Amino acid sequence: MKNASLHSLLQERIVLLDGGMGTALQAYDLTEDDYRRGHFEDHASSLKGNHDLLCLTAPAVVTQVHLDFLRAGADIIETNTFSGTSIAQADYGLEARVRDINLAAVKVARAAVDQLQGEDPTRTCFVAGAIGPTNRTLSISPDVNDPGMRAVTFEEVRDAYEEQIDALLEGGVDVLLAETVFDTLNLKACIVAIERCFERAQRKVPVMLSVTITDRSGRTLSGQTIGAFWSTVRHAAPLTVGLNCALGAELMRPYVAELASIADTHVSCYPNAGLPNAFGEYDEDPETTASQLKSFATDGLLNVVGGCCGTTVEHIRAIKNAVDGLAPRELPSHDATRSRYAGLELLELDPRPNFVMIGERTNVTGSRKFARLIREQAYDEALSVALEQVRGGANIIDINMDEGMLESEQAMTTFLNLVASEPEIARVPIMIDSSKWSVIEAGLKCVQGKPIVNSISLKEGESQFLEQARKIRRYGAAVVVMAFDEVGQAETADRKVEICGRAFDLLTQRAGFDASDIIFDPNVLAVATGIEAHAEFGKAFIEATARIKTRCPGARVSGGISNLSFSFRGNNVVREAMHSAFLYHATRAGLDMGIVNAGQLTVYDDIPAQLLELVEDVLFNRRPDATER
Ligand code: THG
Repeated sequence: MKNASLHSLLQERIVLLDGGMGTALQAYDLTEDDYRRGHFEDHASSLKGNHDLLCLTAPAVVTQVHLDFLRAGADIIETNTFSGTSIAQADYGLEARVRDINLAAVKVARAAVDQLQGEDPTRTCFVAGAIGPTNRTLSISPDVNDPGMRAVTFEEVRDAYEEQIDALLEGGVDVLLAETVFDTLNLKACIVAIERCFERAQRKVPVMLSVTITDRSGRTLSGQTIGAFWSTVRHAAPLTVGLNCALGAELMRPYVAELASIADTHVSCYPNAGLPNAFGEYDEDPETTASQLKSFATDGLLNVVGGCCGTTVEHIRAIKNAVDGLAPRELPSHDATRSRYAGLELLELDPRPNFVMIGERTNVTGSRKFARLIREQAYDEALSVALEQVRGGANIIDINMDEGMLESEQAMTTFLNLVASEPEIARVPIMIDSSKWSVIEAGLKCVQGKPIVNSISLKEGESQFLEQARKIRRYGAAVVVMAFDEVGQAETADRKVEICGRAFDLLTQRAGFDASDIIFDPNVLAVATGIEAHAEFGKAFIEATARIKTRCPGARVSGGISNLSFSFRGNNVVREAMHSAFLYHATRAGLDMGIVNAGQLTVYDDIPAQLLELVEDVLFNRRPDATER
């Protein structure tokens, strides 16, 4: 019932969050003993400053802080659990106490809400289980000399979150709030954890997400823009998304405005009390913070507002008065005709195809050079192959490590971690290319943006297809589906359309996919192989492309363009002309993207007329001697 009412409260007015917990606790001048009392008396190391412990050792203090914020007008209070994961508690040697800490924190917060509602029965207040970012980052190496290194794995972060979230749910929080996100990959691990915990608990609560911007570049610590961030986490279907902590309200404004313009959910903002002063303290006065947030609200940017570091009860009271009576932001509708993928930056596709280039060279099966570099672990040079693709115009890069001699999962992980450390490459979305599910999943655990999985198919039947699709969805990735089913690879246009149509229905109706996150690959197969049946392959692909776009509205079509010309290996002039001519016709039929050698495509109009005629004879199977000629 409570969930329904938080949702309805959000329709009615701007909802108020509480203020800074740490700052409020500091005002009590607590001693080392206060952090230990009754629970950690004999603990070997100092515990002062480990605020989350106070829910166990000094619950009355934490309850009082909650009550003060509630009385000042907060509708939602956050549990005192910002560092309540085993990863954060490991700094104090208290990993084993995570469950106790979180259960105690919910109890304390709930008691405060109960007391407030007893004092004023007209109010309904909510307990948000606060989930911090941990003190480790999945996208950045802790060692500048070893950019591929990570201090922690995706599974470790996910499992640590699960332990905390299990306890928060068991304790009975009304909503979960993952906040101060500085690395979207950590948040993706958290989102996977949340969904797994919901499944275990057989209970769901609304989810609130809040990212932080670390400097005036407007990017997260791990380098993502706000637009890329939102596209990367939208699959979590959060009740709210917003910004907290960061630079103080004034400097956050453009990013809140950007998020407010794109997010089709409620937007929150709870800033610090200004920029830190010379002592690292936040001392902006309540009226200043409140008046800035009031202007956000007046401009229709806010659904939820509150304060972070340095904001006191007075700040919350001032913010409440400032936004009182102001209308909550209206939610924009989601434009489902656009497809969105993300690296550090967002790649957004118009409904009408505008050919997107996917760089093919970072593929051990598609490039002898890249294969050698990976085999020899010459990762610097391997990275330069990726960089060349991006500089050559690739909007996405396809990465494939499928080679018998390689430890493919490891190679994928290492290479993607290194890519993450090169902003000029990591700017673009990644296409994780493998025929092995374990390699795909290894890749999904390394990419902080919204990648594309390449590929899944109905080859092994519906149940495996759906299982993989649902997992991909949980990681928030888009997916390439090959036109392949239990019977085999689709060669004719009819078969391609039939298989893609079936896959489309399964993905949208049974795996929760948005059409815009689906990319069909109707198989670009080699023509001019000398086998008569293959002569129709080019035409079949183009015809199927147009029909799939009609049959599966919103979905995209892609293909591995260089496959087409395998028969002309060694003759790059002919190959490039074939690719360009094929793309010219296929994009007119609706092809949205293709895996190509970025930087090596001829412009259609520049193909010499005679060569063009010969090449198109082959592509369209216009005469029996086309290949010879
Ligand atoms: N669909 C999807 N994914 C794919 C393909 C597809 N991934 C792999 C492949 N097909 C697309 N990638 C390539 C990469 C390189 C080449 C062809 C397709 C290629 N390479 C040169 C060759 O074989 O002659 C290698 C030259 C060299 O060694 O430098 O042509 O269809 N979804």
